[in-house]
Parts: sequence; C-alpha cells; structure tokens
Amino acid sequence: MVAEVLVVGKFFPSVVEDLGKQFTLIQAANADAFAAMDDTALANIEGFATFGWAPADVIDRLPKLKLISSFGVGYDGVAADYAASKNIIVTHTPNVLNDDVANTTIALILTTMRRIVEQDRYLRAGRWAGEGNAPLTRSIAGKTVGIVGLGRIGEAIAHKLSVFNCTTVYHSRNEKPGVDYRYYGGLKEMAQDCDVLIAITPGGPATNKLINRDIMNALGPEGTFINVARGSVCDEAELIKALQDGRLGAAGLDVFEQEPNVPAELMAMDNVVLTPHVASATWETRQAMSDLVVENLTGYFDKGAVVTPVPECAHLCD
Ligand code: NAP
Ligand code: 8YV
Repeated sequence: MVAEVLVVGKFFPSVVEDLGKQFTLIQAANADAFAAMDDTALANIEGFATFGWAPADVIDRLPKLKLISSFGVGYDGVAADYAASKNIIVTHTPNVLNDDVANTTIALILTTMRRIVEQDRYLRAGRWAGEGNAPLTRSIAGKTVGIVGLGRIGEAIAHKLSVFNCTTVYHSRNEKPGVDYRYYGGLKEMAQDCDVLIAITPGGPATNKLINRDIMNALGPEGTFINVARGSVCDEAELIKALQDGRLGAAGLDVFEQEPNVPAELMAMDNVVLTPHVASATWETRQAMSDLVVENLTGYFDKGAVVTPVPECAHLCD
C-alpha cells in the first residue's frame, strides 16, 4: 500500500517531486486550507511534511499519523511531547543550517554595530557630499560577546567570532563540556559583563521573554542585542521602550513576536537593523533542509529509521 503524506505549505518543487514518487500526496497551501479540508480526506494520512506547524488539534485530525517531518531546526510550533505520547515521531532539520544562521548572526552584529544600513541611507540621501563624513560607530574588537544558548548554532557563532578579537562568553541552563568559553549560570550577570548579547535558544514556554527589561538594563546604553532565536524569547514591548529610552544601545533582529508583522516603532529607529526571519534563507541551505525533510519521510517508510528525530521522540526511534 502506498502511504499517504500530507504536505502543508509551499515546499521546493524537488520536495513535492521526490515525495510524489513514493507517496500519495495530500496538499494544502496553508493552515487555513488545511482547516477547510474534510476529515474523510485526512483519515489515512500517515506522514506529514510541515514548516514547523503541527499543534495538538491538527495532530488530532490525523488518526493514522506516524511521522511529522518538520522543516527547520526550531519546532516550537510542533506539539512534540503530545506527538510522542501518541507514538508519533517528530523530525526536524538540525546542523545543515548552522553555517548560514551563524553567518547571518555575524552580519547582523557588524551591520548593527557599524550602522551599515544607516550609513547607506546617509550616503544615498546626499549627506556625505552635503554634510561631510558620517558619525563614528563602535568596533567589535576588544568587546565581550555573550551567547544565550551555546547549542549547535551558538557554537558555530562562537567559532566564527574567534577571528574578531573579541571575548566570547555564554549562558545556558547547563554548562557545556569541552568548550573553553566562560560559562555564566546567571543571564543577568553575563549581560552586565557584555557589550553584545546574542539570543540563539529554542522558542517555547521555557524561553518565553527570557530577554526581559532586567536583561536589557544590564546590557546597558552602549550594549547591542541580537535576536536570531525566536521573537518569543525577547519581550518586544520592553525592547522598544529600552531602545527609545536609551537604556539599550542598539538591536539587530531577525525574528519577531507577531511575524510577519513588525512594530512600526522598531522600523522608525536608526539604531535597529531588521531582517525578515532569513537567517537560514540561502538556496543552498534551504535545499539541504528540504532534502532532510524528504529523507526523514522516506527513511521511515522504507526502513523504519528516521535521520534526525527531535529529542522528545528519540526513545521511539530505538
Ligand atoms: P540546540 O543545539 O538545541 O541549542 C539550543 C541551546 O539553547 C542549548 O545550548 C540549550 O542549552 C540552550 N537553551 C535551551 N533552553 C534554554 C533556556 N531556557 N535558557 C537558556 N538556554 C537555553 O539548537 P540549535 O540547533 O542551536 O538552534 C537553536 C534555535 O535557533 C532554534 O531552536 C531556533 O529557535 C533558532 N533558529 C533560528 C533561525 C532563524 O532563521 N532566525 C534559524 C535556525 C534556528 P541548555 O539545554 O543547557 O539550556
Ligand atoms: C526556518 C528557522 O527556515 O530552522 C529554524 O528554526 O527558524 C528557519 O531556519 C523557518 O522556521 C522556516 O520554517
């Protein structure tokens, strides 16, 4: 019997082509299109390819579901514990995006500290010719950079930072064995010692508003905050206030609380650099992530073995 696979969202054509060779595909453009589908069309679906979206009520509509193959390393939009409790395996796409996400983070740090976007606007507005040289900016050399979440991507960022003559430190719930960077058990203590703070943790309840008013105040008026984690990790209303009050120096943000909506207050600030959740968005990395989505589905249905299960489901893969 050919297994039925639900595909929600616009995947690369190669994903649809590869999956279509092996499975019967049931496709929905987005969550609204899925919601409008009749339950009878969902009755025999065993696999699910998704862009990080599989809440419990969606899982409940798929009575024969065995595998959720999620695009992206972060899966805060997938009810992984709930899936595991129903013996449904969840997979994600770790590691293949480490380089590009780390590169985007470095780009955001430099662009924010050196005010590259503002400088570009200064030149284009004719102000170089009209008013003379643009204002001076801050160097990263000699500064202390704190990474909140020294996981796969955090460590790639730390490695790339090593050429900038800055000191890298980190905070997470557990000290990481085998790394030389100074560990801080307390995030506020680390923020007080840092010039730049980078958030690169998962989203979800455990990290909700981890970067709060206290942390922003600790980072201070000369401090730069970079968020490449999830919008939920930072208290956005407090971030806006801290930047407006001058209690925080600058911010480089790839992720936001209500994507794709970005507060007008952030857009109005020259000391803020904004990118639309693109840290992994290169053709090469998105292809590698797409391939992994396919490999997890084909691996499971061919051999009963997935490539990259999330930790909550690792016990189902032994
Ligand atoms: P990972 O290897 O699982 O690393 C996560 C790190 O966060 C670990 O060091 C973990 O250490 C730490 N952490 C988890 N919960 C924490 C908490 N409550 N307080 C402090 N630290 C905590 O994950 P990864 O592959 O590096 O990916 C990290 C995240 O980056 C993803 O989940 C996603 O949200 C984000 N991301 C964003 C983009 C983008 O496009 N902007 C792209 C890729 C990934 P402990 O467990 O010891 O605390
Ligand atoms: C994804 C990301 O591309 O991997 C992640 O966690 O945030 C991005 O790389 C994004 O989630 C699209 O689904």
